[in-house]
Amino acid sequence: MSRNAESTAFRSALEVIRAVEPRVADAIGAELADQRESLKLIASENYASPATLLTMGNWFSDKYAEGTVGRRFYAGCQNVDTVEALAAEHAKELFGAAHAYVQPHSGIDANLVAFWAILADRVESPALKKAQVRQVNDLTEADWFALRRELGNQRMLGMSLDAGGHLTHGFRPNISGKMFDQRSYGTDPATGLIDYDRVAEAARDFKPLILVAGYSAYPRKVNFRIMREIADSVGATFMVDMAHFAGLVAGKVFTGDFDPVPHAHIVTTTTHKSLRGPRGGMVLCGPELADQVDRGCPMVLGGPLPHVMAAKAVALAEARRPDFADYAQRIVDNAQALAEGLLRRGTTLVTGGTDNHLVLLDVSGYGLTGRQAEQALLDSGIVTNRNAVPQDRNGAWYTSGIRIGTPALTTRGLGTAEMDATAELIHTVLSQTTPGANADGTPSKAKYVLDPAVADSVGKQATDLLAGFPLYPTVALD
Ligand code: DSN
Repeated sequence: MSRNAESTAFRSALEVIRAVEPRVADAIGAELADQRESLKLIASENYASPATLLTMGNWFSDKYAEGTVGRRFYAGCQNVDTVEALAAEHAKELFGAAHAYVQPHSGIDANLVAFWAILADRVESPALKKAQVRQVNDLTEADWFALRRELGNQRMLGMSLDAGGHLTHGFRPNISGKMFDQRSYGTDPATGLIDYDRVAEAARDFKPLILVAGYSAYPRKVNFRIMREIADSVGATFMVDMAHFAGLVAGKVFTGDFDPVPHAHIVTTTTHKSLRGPRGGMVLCGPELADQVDRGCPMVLGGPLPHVMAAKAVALAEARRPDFADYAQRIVDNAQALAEGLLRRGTTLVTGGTDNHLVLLDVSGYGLTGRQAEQALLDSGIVTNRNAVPQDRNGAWYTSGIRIGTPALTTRGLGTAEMDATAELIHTVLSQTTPGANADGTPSKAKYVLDPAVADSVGKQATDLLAGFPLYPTVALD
């Protein structure tokens, strides 16, 4: 696409917006400038293509389309049907899935759709059958009461938060933790790796209805074949949340035992992380769960977002191109180069390295909490996020870790040489930051001391590093 067409499209859109609320147009322009200037290492972020972004700004946003393709609760959905069917078709082809549901608005929504599809299949359907009725409205008050209790009394086994699991996998602050009786499996304290024998033991002991695999801060591959065997051995439904690494599955970096789709009963994902699409979610499954999954809206979702489903179709079409596989491989090459650069400089990494798109630094070796490190890096133009490490002594708010990831910088075109330079910048900041003290002299977990000249110098080096890799090079707003 020519620089002209994309620049004209975004410039014209801003002109139209500016005529109504100039502060919004200014904020949109400022966001592009900020993203262009910062070294974005947030493992869950990326840069969607101009085509994907432009697909979201149109009249599809005005349409209600509850229901599924060809079976809507509103008239006039023929064009929504076209884009939803296209998105599902691309998803099925890309991931080799029998069924794709592209309506979830986010990862938590996709997980809720999956949980309720499993509960409907494993708990509700047998209860309806037993009562010899077709739907819940036909149950007696007593049977309905008993079913509600049973639905709310099921078990889930997922990865613990400090080992890299996700809040939506049954943790109490999230709705999933209030729905399920949850137990977690952690990682081996010596290696930081999943110990499959321990997972099998926990499954035998706990007998969950659902075994969940997937993570937001585990820097290694997961063997989904073994996890499926564990699920089967206790009669659990095996669910994988591949939100973080969907791009590596799409790009065929994770294949065989490490591709969740052939092994799981149901797979959920976001579409905006390593998959590089619009902000949203998606569910993949076999024919057994397809009907239940398609009931996501209105079961747990509000009306579908047709403009976002259209953008999912565009992004998934992009991910089916051969160059996406090259992109996915470069994400991992870059993460490994970044990890090696940090290790060479003495940084402690959880599990000692990475197999995927993310690296988890244990910054206690620098004498810092995650919060201090995150802020010092931000002062220096490096955007990361703090994250708990296994058995974290600083808890989930201050943490002892920094999570970094390479999908975004890889989209910009940075390669392994720039990853080594990035490791040097990170190490410089962390090694020159010291913990601060509270007003009463006690050690603070949030305050820190970093010479502004160091932050300034690192910030300039980060800008220089990025200068060779312009973000959205086809888009000029002035
Ligand atoms: N917020 C996402 C992440 O950063 O990993 C997951 O919810």
